[in-house]
Amino acid sequence: MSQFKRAIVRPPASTFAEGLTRVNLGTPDYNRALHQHQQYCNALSSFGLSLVHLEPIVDFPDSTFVEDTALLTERGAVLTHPGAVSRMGEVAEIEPVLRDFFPELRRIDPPGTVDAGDVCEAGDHFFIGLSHRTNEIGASQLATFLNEFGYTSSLIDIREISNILHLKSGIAFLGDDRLVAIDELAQRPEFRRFELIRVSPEEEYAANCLSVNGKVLMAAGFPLFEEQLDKLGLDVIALEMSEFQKMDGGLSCLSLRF
Ligand code: CIR
Repeated sequence: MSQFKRAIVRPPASTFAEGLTRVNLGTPDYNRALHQHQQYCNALSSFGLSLVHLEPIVDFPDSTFVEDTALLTERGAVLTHPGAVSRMGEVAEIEPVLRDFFPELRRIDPPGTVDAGDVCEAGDHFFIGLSHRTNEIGASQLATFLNEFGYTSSLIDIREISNILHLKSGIAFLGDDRLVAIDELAQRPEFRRFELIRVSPEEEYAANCLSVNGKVLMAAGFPLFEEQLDKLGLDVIALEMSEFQKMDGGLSCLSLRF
């Protein structure tokens, strides 16, 4: 599992509540979202990452979910072309920031679409979720770039799983061949080689956890899942994520780590 030095973050804008969501959990409280975002940043800083803080963008209510705009790997970076029309402009906002760190950026081109929340790194292999945001053309462009970087990849079709937005809403790679997965994904033959940590149906939101420099960040309020991680001896930090959950976003979406 790579060690990260930096993370790019963007706080929610005042228009945050106008973003896309499929869940019915009510309107997010903006000040609480800002506070939760600050706690998230504090956690990443405490793991030794230097943070690149970007300005909020009122024109893009979902722009705090920076992860979807690019895939960053140790061997190269790819700008995505998000599947939601209202989010496509976020890529031009992130591009100049990434140029400072990745002089050669590849790019997903329309009609290809990719949200990087659909891309799960598992060592030298990447799982690419085919979703209502990431289409076959985009996935195939991404697979070609990953291949050029010297990685392998495979597709996981999640279009029939209605309760998750992105592949990483349902799985997380924790290193050491450990994969967190919701029930619908745990059964997939592609994941047979992993030691699976299953997330119970009532705690599905917890599946989007994040392994960073030897720690695991998870959403607070999911005791069964937290107990499983504790039993494995993992160093777990639970963060309040309620306001981001209302907007269908999780822990991984809030940063671009590299
Ligand atoms: C959206 O629907 O695009 C945002 N409201 C949530 C994006 C979450 N991103 C992610 O899971 N990587």
